[in-house]
Amino acid sequence: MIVALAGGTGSVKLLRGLAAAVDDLVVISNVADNFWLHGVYICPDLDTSIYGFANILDRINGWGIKQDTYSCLNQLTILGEPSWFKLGDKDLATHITRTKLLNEGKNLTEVTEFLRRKFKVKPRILPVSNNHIETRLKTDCGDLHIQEFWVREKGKPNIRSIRYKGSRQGRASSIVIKTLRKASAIIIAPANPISSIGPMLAIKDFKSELISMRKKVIAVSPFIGNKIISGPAEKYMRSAKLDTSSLGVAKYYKKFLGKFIISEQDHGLAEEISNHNIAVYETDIVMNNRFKENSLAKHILANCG
Ligand code: FO1
Repeated sequence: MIVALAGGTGSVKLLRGLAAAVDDLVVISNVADNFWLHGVYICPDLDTSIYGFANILDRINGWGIKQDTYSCLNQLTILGEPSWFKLGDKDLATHITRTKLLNEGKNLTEVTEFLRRKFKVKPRILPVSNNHIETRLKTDCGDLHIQEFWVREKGKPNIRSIRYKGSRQGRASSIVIKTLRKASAIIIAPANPISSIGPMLAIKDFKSELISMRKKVIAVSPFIGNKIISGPAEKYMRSAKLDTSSLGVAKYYKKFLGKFIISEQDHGLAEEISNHNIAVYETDIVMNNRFKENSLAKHILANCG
């Protein structure tokens, strides 16, 4: 069994490649982007994985359902409700169903399993925790949920600090811990280190499991040079006082990272990364088509053993 730790948009390409290459893939997903809006519970990273595997992801945005319509959102706007978060009509059906099941007493793991089956997705998708954890940013414009910062404020305010509210009391779910222990490899997708992987690491029992399994943990860098391949990591990395590069990611992950796949363009960083007792592999990490998603996944799996 292969486990992938994933966020949203930055992870989904590798997840698809891995799903094409292995029979038993389990995704452990970030939950700290989750939030309540219009009375429904929205879980962007869980949904991006589900929609990506189900082949219905809007690949242009990297989130939501392709060719969705926005009648409900337009009507909400007429009623004076906030419209900064673009919820499509079909996507909204997912959030309504999730919220109904949560209100009936199911936990997020059970609800995600229900949705996975409805969307006929083969890989299992596990929220890292059933607890509500949220990434919050102290900024010049106040204390913001990550969705308020990134989507409503367009990532513009200066960040003073980042925290993962609820992570101290939060626990990894028991199925997540069991799955980590059974996995033959744990692959960290090229997700945003601070906003997608960081919240999982802030859960104590999850991080200590990873540390104890260092040999089987392998990450794919989200950086080429100083540029992130997808999403807003640079600003978050800088505010966490990390280099905006594969080296910065390696230092952030070094306690539990056994192997690191970086771009061949970052050859110059390989020696310094390996000084942290991390085995470095250099290859083409850009996944701009299905063929490249599959070949990067195969390359990683070949180096897992
Ligand atoms: N990101 C945006 O930049 N703008 C949006 O309006 C937006 C809507 C949205 C709706 C559903 C969903 O699952 C995700 C959505 N995202 C949107 C993406 C999301 O805010 C983040 O990119 C992820 O949380 C990052 O992992």
